[in-house]
Amino acid sequence: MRARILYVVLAVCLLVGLVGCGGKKSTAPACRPNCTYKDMVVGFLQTGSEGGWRAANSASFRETAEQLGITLKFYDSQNDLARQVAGFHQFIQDPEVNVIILAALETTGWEEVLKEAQEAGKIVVLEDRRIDAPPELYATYIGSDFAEEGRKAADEMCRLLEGSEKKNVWELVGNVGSSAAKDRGQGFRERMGQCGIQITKSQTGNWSITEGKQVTEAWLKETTDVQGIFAQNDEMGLGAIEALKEAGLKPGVDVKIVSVDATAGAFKAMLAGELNVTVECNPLLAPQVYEAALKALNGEQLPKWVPSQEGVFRADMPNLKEIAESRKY
Ligand code: GYE
Repeated sequence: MRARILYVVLAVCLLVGLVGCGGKKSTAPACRPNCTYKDMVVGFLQTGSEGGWRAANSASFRETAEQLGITLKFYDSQNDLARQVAGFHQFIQDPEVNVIILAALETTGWEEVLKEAQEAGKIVVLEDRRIDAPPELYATYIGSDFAEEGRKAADEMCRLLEGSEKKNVWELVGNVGSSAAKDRGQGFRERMGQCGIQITKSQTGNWSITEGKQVTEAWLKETTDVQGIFAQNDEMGLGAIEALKEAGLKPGVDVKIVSVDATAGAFKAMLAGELNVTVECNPLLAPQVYEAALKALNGEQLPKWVPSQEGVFRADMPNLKEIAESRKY
């Protein structure tokens, strides 16, 4: 009798283990190691639609998914962190999704949801924005070296202000919790001392033209003792340009302006002589990101960061118009 009871108990445990009711679920996708792009169902957590860079980044993911035959589930976090985290949970619970791609609004608060994704057997790839989390919780991060972009911006501002008696610079900051804002600000500060730049005002303009203009307008009401403006993205730089013009100052001449992204709006402002420099930040990341996700889906180990290669564009470049016409965004 005891043997029969033992046998039944063992059989039940084996059944529970197999169907996964109580046991740990198998985390390897069924297609591994021969998954193809057509096996990929991607849950993409985009930050929002805050400007030209973001529009190009979203287009890259939509167009490349179409080309590769990837099923893309696009989630617009509307620049709201709570909404982005909710979307992450939604994709963890979605049985169709096997890859989650995150463009993180902020650097912190991701560890728990990343662990849940790992337990659910979902591949997580970070695009655009880095985060502060243990690297074993995600497959890789594909995005720019924002600190290097900040260093390049400072080098360019030093060049523009060479010989200037004063070097007071105002900084328009992106979303303060984002890696792009933190690292660009850090990189700029690392280099500005080399030529005596002082950051005399710094405030968030939340990546937008409107807020970049409002902040600059308020500063100009206090003083016009400014020689340069460092805008952490083109939209805020364009807002500053509008504010300077309305205050009777010549942007690009009376006040030198350096921004980041190298979007179409920046090229237009440089061609008009109102913006001096834009430091490139590549938004066309989808091909690299999808390739990395497929490798991870097939069980490959990846480097934890693949930095994008980027340049610098100046208003005084002889072939600037041709460059502008050749760009995709
Ligand atoms: O510079 C800005 C966008 O994360 C690099 O986010 C991106 C930044 C970009 O809002 O325009």
